[in-house]
Amino acid sequence: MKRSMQAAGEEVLSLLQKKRRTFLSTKEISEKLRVHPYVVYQAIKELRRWDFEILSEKGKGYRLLKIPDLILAGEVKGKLKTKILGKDVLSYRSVGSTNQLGFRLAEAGAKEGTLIVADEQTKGRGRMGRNWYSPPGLGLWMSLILRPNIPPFKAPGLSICAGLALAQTIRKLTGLDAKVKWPNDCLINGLKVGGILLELSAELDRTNFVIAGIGVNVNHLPKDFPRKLSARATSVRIEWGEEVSRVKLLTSFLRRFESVYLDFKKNGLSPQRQLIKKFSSLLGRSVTVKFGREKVEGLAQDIDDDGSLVIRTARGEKVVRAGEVTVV
Ligand code: BT5
Repeated sequence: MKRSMQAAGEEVLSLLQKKRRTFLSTKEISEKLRVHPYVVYQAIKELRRWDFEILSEKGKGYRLLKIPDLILAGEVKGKLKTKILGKDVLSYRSVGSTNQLGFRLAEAGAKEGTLIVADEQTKGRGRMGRNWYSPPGLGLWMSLILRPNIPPFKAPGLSICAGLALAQTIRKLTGLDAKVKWPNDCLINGLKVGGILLELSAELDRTNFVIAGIGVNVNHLPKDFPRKLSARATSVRIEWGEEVSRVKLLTSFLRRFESVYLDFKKNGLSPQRQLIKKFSSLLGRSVTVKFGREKVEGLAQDIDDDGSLVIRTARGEKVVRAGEVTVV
């Protein structure tokens, strides 16, 4: 795993960004930041490792030539308008899974709202051991550490809240008709543009923490998906026709999700139900839900206060807490 960028790297970058037309010498930078020149040297080395193009000329110093398309902690923080989500941001070029890393950080005591975001995941995960395809430069692969004081059985409602916030964010930015597919997908035109993976550390009656993993295909073109996904997956760019700023999508999502999350913590899922139902891709349709060896067929009728799907079957109502849904 590559490290998250160090604070000195972020500070040197911010100085170089402000003076892109001129050179800045090591002395100037070290004096401004009140750090030893060696720290500046190390920071430049680190920025180059992150693919920043930095010109150095003897006697003149450094000049920033090109910024890579990364999701940088400093940039995210600068643009965020939230109270808790993303107050701490850890940004990585490449990790196995942001959820796995988030879990370890949460166990070590990381604060509620800590955001872990990566340009690429090499072992991105979906539910039940499935893979999540997370190539570099194209998507948002992120996890939030949440510490809601709720019983574990209420946690799935959070997955729907995240899906709702994502659909609303995409709608607002693009005008596209993004939908929430119970329990954890976000769809555009019936194709999967995002997925949510909620992982819990909990006791019977108490949730220690939740890792909310959110994956969004942002700037993929059709050729960027592997063959086996191309019939079911899409990206915001494919549907909208234009490239989208990942940082903009990220900060807008965090803002929207924060308001839903704070409300959820206080009042549960019920205040969100109207919107969830409005944007649901399933309600009113005939579905088959599989969970484990069980299979339920019927009409998707409602999403209840615990976030479960209510299905009207030939033998009455059935409440399903989790599963795979196919529209028939
Ligand atoms: C999900 O699982 O949809 C949850 C995905 C969560 C991903 C985020 S990224 C940040 C965080 N860190 C992680 O390691 N994970 C989270 P599920 O419903 O099980 O869907 C997985 C299935 O979707 C796979 O079996 C594929 O068929 C399909 N799939 C894989 N990658 C995809 C992609 N990029 N876009 C659309 N579909 C994909």
